[in-house]
Amino acid sequence: MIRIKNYIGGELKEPISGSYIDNIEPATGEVYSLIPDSDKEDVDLAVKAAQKASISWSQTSRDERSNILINIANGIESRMDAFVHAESKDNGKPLSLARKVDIPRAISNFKFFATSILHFSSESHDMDGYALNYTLREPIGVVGCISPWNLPLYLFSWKIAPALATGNCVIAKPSEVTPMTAFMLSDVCKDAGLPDGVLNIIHGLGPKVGAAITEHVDIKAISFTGGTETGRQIARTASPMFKKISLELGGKNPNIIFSDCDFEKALNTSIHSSFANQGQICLCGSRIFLQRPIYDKFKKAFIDKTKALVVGDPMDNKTNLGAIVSKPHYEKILSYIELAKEEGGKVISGGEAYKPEGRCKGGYFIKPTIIEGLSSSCRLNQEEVFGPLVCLIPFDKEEEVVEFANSTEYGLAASIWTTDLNKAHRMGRAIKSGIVWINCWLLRDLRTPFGGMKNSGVGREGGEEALRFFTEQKNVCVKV
Ligand code: TXE
Repeated sequence: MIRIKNYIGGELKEPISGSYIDNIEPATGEVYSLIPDSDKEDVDLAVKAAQKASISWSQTSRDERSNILINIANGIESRMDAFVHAESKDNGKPLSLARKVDIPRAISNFKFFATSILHFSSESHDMDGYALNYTLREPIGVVGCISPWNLPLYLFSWKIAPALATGNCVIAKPSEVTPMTAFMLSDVCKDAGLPDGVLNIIHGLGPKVGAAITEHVDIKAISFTGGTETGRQIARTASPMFKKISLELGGKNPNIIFSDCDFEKALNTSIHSSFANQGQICLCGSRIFLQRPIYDKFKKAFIDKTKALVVGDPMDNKTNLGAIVSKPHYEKILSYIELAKEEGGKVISGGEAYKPEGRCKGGYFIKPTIIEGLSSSCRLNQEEVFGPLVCLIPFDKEEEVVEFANSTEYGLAASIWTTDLNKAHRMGRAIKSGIVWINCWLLRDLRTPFGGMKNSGVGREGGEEALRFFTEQKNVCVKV
């Protein structure tokens, strides 16, 4: 059985405690590897290694850092099949999704920040010839990156790449639910010529390793993606220590479909935005608002397409929905289906677990589920479920759907479907979320600001936002 190891100071190390946690393949429910049950001592060791490495890494040229990040991207690319298989096995996502989205995007993250650092400029402010201000952007030093299980290497690299590109040393913690591809990245980094101690990867539980990273006095910034409650805990610890924090949290995203939409495009994309990655993407649209005149037509077509989706072994190329990431998460989703019924909702498709034959008979599968008959204010339509579960809600007027859409504590993303250009722009302004997609979903330009309003987060990632987050500004004022 594979024993995952921590990556500290350029070496693969056992956890100091010697303890390991089981790593379960969600498609089978069986233990297939062991994860270090690290704690504060491992984090302390990693911070020492990072501080040592920081002295020279912070002074390397942008070219040098860029080249190493490109080497990392190429290193992942050359091991594409191994990464794709590992991501699918660890997370339960279809192999085809890992091949099309997760691993290519992790490669793009490294390439994107390897090149954007070369073009990152600082400002100058001329005081009418009397003085000149220029702003330096310096690395922070040692920073912490904590990532979740839904898009494991994709989100891990989304944080690490800008942190390294800007000259920081990193203490990174992947989710204990999906540690494998982060472990594989350790080898890639060694081969890519990343100096020892620049990136340190510590595996283990959130309340132990995540908390130790958040509390560490020498880690000066925390970039986190995960649940809103965890984000709140991190903010509670890190804010009084005056750390920089970037929090990308949950969502309860509206997918708003007007009668004047391009019906086929709205329908087909809604299948993806509802059920891609088993609905476990923070950007998935779990509340589908349908304008009354198309409600019945859309509902029928949506049910037909949903029923045609294949749930099963993630390794099978025909599979559209693989396994839910873990038993606790599977049980949480099933409990929300029960809640929907208790609240008076009607299950119009799915609504139950699925037990495949053969290899995956012990896995955690749930049929893609559609509910209707619930108000926008009930718990199912207010709380983040993070699974293959959507609710259809009719609406009449534009103002009404804006109110429904904005009624949750979240504000991460929204999709709007209409062919009326003016309405599209009005909606783009009216919706309170960090991202609004018009006639599309998950179309990402890595230069754009990414993140949420309200309880969906603090700060933005992506493009220059990430490069700014991972640097300290210093203004130098020169009297002429
Ligand atoms: O996430 P956690 P969980 C949502 C989704 C899901 C819920 C909980 O609704 O049902 O969050 O998921 C680390 N200090 N999202 O419990 O716990 C943890 O080890 C520091 C949305 O899996 O937030 C992991 O590395 N770190 C989401 C990371 O935080 C801590 C993606 C995320 O785990 C910690 C995933 C602590 N006290 C879940 N406790 C999105 N927005 O993409 C845990 N961690």
